[in-house]
Amino acid sequence: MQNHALFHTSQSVGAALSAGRPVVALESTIITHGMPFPENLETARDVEAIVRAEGAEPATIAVLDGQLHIGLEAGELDQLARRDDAMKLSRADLAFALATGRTGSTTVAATMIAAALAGIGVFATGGIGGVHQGAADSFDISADLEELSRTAVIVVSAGAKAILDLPKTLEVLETKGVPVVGYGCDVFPAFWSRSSGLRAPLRLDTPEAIASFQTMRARLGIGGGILIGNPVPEADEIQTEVIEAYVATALGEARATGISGKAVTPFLLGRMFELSQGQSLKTNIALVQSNARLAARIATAMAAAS
Ligand code: PSU
Ligand code: MN
Repeated sequence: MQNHALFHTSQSVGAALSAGRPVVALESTIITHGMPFPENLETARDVEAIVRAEGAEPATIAVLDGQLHIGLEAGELDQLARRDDAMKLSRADLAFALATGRTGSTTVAATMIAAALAGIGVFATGGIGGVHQGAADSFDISADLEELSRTAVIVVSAGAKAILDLPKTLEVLETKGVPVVGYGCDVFPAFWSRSSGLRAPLRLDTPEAIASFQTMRARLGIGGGILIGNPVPEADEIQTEVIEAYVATALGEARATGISGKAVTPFLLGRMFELSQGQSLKTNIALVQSNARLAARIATAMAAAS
């Protein structure tokens, strides 16, 4: 392990970065707050293996005892997946965890900050956070959206979770100047389903085209990231009507119990898992794997072009 002032890289990530080989950042909130044990650990390992099989190096990002890790060793990943006291870190509290010696997982926003710091330009997640339903009253808008407008990392997602207000999420992204790209499709994907019924503002069909787009943005001095919407594979999708019924129930319960802040997304994902009798988790796993594969191909295209 290398000792940098601000972060530690795992041995393999450190080697890949210094050799200019393709690296893909992976978040860890999905491990600690998005999936139950042991599926969270199995998925995290599978996703790393998929990135490697594509010829890129996976860098799972997390804060362990106050240290920012870019790439986890196998034992570290195992321990993180078993913990139930990890903080869920975003832009507001990433530095807090480092300064106070805490352990926490990184959301899309915090993972983007850490990836950019380490010189990693591509990141795979499941679905980003967005504008929550009822946001007009709750003001609950994920810090992921602001981060996409600030930090130059390509985020490969299956869209935004259908528990969110997707039209408002797309509006905020447009307002903030974040390009939203349908990968091989004209629609914005809805996480568990391939289509939200909303148009994706932009469309690209190859990893090389995505790499060229980000290169051009950089040349123009336009900061910030790109959101790629990669629809879940057809065989794993859950139909919109089925999902909508579960979402309505889960949202009703969240409102009735007064869940707020950081707890909202983990609560809703947990209830979706129970209401769908595990089907939502199977789909979540499949889409993360598919996003990791695409992210590795984009990272490879970026490395070849530089
Ligand atoms: N996608 C998943 N599972 C998750 C998340 C995304 O498949 O658990 C996490 C991401 O880390 C994302 C976070 O950044 O949910 C959004 O949380 P919030 O809505 O509180 O910003
Ligand atoms: Mn929130």
